[in-house]
Amino acid sequence: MTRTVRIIGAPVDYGANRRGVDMGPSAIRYAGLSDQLAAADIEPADDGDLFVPRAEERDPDEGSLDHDNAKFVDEVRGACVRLADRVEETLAEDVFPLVLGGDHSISIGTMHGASRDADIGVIWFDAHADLNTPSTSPSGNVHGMPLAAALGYDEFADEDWATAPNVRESSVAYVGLRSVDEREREVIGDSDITAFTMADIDERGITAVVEDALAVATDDTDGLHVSLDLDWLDPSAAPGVGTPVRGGVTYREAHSALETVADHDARHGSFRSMDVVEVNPILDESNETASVATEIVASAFGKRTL
Ligand code: EXY
Ligand code: MN
Ligand code: MN
Ligand code: MN
Repeated sequence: MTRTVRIIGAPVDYGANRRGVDMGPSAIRYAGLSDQLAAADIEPADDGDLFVPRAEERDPDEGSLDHDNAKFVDEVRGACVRLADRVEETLAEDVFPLVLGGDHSISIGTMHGASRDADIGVIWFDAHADLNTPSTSPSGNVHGMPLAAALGYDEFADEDWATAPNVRESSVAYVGLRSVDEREREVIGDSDITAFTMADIDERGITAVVEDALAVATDDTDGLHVSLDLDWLDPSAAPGVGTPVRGGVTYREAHSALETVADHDARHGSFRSMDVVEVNPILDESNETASVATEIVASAFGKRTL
């Protein structure tokens, strides 16, 4: 089935502590995203970038949440509300939204928009759990909070823009965790979230782990959202990220994982939205990380050698 994909750029760096990730959408396009999608038999329509005000004009501490430990939260909210509307409109047209970050805070908007009309399952490919809230975050950076926001934890419970309308803990699966804060570990343990760490991948292999994650995220849901944080990969394969963590998946494992998503989609029609985040061209080596991102996305849409 030929699929129509809409590329939506979200040049947001308000959620991260490093400038430069706002250039991610340009870097990913420049690295050849359209050609890679064409190789997967997809003709993309590029929506351009969402409007995001420049960080230089903003004060990080001027926020309206109950808690002040969420830097630039009003700016993140503004971008996420615009993004959520665009994702919702895109899905309503039967088009697949492919969102280019930007830091991981933008996933709050993607998941909100994607779950307005559907129960969605989520696979979170990331080194980090992104399950902090303003009251637990060690950094105050909202890119460490998007899953907590979508699930309506703590201060996010009263924030309609943040809490995703239809995402349940039991439909969320992590793949590749290796940097989890103490409080996040407790929250995961008390929750119905499924978490596969790098140790699970070492023991069982990437394909078996992703198949299990797919089973979790597609059980009794209307569709699958894939959130791909480039720091999921080992820094040797993806150096251009703001929060690198040693011991991540290899280039080959990353492809294999997303090919497994594509195979599942070919059988079940599950794959419905995706975001690709945390590419930071300033920290990158010759746009390598953006380039890897485009190749992995092509694998997710079914690109094969033969
Ligand atoms: N857990 C740390 C924090 O909340 O500050 C680090 C989060 C990094 C988040 C990156 C994007 O995935
Ligand atoms: Mn992340
Ligand atoms: Mn991460
Ligand atoms: Mn629970």
